Amino acid sequence: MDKPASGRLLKAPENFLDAQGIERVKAEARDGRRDFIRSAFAAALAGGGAAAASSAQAAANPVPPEGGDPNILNLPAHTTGLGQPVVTDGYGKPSKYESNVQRRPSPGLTQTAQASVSFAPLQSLFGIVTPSGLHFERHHQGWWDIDPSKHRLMVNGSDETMLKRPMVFTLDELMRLPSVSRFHFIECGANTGMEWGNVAVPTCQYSHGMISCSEFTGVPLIHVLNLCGADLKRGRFVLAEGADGSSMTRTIPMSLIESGEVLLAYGQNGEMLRPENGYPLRLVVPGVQGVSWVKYLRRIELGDQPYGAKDEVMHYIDLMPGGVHRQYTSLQEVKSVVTTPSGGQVLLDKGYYNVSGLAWSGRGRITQVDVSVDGGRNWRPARLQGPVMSKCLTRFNADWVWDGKPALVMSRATDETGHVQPTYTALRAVRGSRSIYHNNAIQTWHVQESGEVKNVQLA
Ligand SMILES: Nc1nc2c(c(=O)[nH]1)N[C@H]1C(S)=C(S)[C@@H](COP(=O)(O)O)O[C@H]1N2
Ligand SMILES: [Mo]
Repeated sequence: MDKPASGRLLKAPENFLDAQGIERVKAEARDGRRDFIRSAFAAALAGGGAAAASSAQAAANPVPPEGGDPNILNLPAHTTGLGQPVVTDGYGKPSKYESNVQRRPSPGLTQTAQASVSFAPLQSLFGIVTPSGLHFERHHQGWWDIDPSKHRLMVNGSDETMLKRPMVFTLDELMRLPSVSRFHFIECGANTGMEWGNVAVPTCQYSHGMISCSEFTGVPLIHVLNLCGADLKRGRFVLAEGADGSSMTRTIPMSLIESGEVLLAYGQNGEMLRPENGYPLRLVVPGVQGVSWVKYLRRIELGDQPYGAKDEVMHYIDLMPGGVHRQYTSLQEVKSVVTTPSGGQVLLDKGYYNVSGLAWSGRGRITQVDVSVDGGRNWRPARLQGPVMSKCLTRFNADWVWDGKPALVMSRATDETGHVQPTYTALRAVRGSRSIYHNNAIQTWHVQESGEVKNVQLA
């Protein structure tokens, strides 16, 4: 592994440090110890946990640097010199010190990089918005950078009576229509799918990183259907079709479209969609699994029954106990994950930590998140950070003073419809352990005495 697949190393935040802690942070800053710890951790991930543990101890008991008088001001160049000129090559980039924050494919997960996934680094993100360059990717047949001037959206009926005026739209035409901007999460139905049977991956990037959250801008699909003279009494289903080689087609029920929530989206986080995320046009279907958010959207057909496309009858079905399949299980149920502390991170010292994570539900708003640090024996409510929006990621935070003993950190979300995130035991009792999709079980992170955090499942 080239770089650690984990996030930031944890340490107590500056404003909670005692005198000794302040000395330690000063010493780290003077001799670049923090960088040393970061790179030591990279090596530890590749070769086992021992190095991480000893570097954690080194940080807890720093040796004062030799030579130099810490009382003499040594102003750094960035305080005394002239900075860089304005960025003239146009598009800004993150600091070079953040180059470790990347989306990553899971080695060996897929045979080709075209039909594959790259996971968002949830452990390194703040708030609820996923920077567009870190949005997870899922392609069935590779991504394209399609010329928007050549792209078209066709809207037709399954027969002539279903829709009075079939139309072909250019992107410019769509962008002249009244638009809305809304924050929503998109989660692949297979997110956390590797964990159905047992613990499979080390970090929350790999266990939960097939979710992202953006502000999407576009035209409500219902508006365009009305423009085309759709018969909404008979036309109760829409087929959405992508322009890539995967023949991605999905049925969307009119009940979702009528609410105005389903968007023909061209915008993502204030700019045009990224090519990987469907540029120049994708369907946004809030609360529904990612596969229905058809990218490179080229056609919408209105019909009177579900289409039974290949990605709804052969794939994206759940194998239940007793050999029965669940079909058309599109909704993403209530779910949450603690992103700090999470698998692959190291707590450098006992003391205060802000337990932080993300919660979401395809049914609406999150109303409560409870946090446990003792494997679910005791729970207490976390603080929900506003804004709390429907079918959107919600950030939660909870105070925790780590006593240095092993701990089992968990979060449990509840949504406005009263649905509560299940334990693995409860979920498997109903759904077995052979599904790929819709695993919304409570995640547990095991904080070890060394400070290392591991992915575990409780019986
Ligand atoms: N045209 C097209 N649309 C598609 C796909 C695809 O391969 N082709 N993949 C689907 C799946 S399975 C998911 S999870 C989401 C992923 O969206 P993202 O790559 O923007 O994260 O897009 C969906 N839409
Ligand atoms: Mo997906």
